[in-house]
Amino acid sequence: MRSLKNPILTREDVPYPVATVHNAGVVKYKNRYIMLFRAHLKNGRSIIGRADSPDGFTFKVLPKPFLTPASYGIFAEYEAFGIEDLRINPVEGSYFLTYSAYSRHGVRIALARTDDFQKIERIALITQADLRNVVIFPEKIKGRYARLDRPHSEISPWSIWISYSPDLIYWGDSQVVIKPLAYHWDEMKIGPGAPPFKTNEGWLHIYHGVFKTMSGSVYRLGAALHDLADPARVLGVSDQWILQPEDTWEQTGYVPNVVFTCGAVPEDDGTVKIYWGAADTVMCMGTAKVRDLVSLCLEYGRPPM
Ligand code: BMA
Repeated sequence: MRSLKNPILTREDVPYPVATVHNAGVVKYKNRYIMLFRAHLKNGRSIIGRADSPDGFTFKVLPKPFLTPASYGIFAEYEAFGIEDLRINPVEGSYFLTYSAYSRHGVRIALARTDDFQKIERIALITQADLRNVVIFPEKIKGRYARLDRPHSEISPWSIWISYSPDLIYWGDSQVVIKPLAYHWDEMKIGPGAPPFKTNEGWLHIYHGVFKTMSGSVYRLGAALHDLADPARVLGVSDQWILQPEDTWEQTGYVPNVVFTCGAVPEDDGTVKIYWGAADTVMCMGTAKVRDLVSLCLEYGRPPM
């Protein structure tokens, strides 16, 4: 169910000049919701801002940006064109930030860590070029960290892959786990969305899928369920999308017909707050019952591959 307060955050709410507010990672931290949103500057490059909320609906933007491209060293080289689509991955009591780093060398994913949302430590660039949408599972599985990501490919529709790591820095043992389905709402390309969270039935993962039309691409959201003990095993992928652009601010804006998620917050009452960027211009949110999303995956599924 969409919030009646949508859009919940726009550029008008930002106390420094930005053109958009979208594709935010969100987490509950010490009874507050922290949103780290992407904002285009007026040169077309992106930075990350921070907004806080007591209830998950009403956010107040902090006076200064949270993260801007690094100014020296290896990160400066790879973040020169901007930083985008940050996910906040809660792992073992810390928050690991994964974001797209753009430069003349292409796009890759940077990993940073914060424990308090004040001090941020950049750790490593954890992919080579042409790979995006990295989300990390919240705990080690069979002794290893696990992540979902989405490499680019010329010969296959862009698909969701899993990889493993002993230390969050070095990743491998990769395999594809979900592919776009031909003549389906996600047929053109898919990518991980919000960091997966645990349910009794499996890891619930909200992803994005794209369909190409005669007047451009439509970005929608779908749900997938991964086995708790072996997340490479996909228990179900919902045949139906769970969200599509319908409100005016989802259908028109910087990039029309886009809903794109980087964050979802599971609550103790069995609901999940899902946050999405609308038309790459504003932030929106809505609430779903976790049970409903799980049953869409298990009872109304389509083949993962
Ligand atoms: C994707 C990413 C997202 C963006 C989406 C729609 O490829 O660049 O950041 O929201 O396109 O423009």
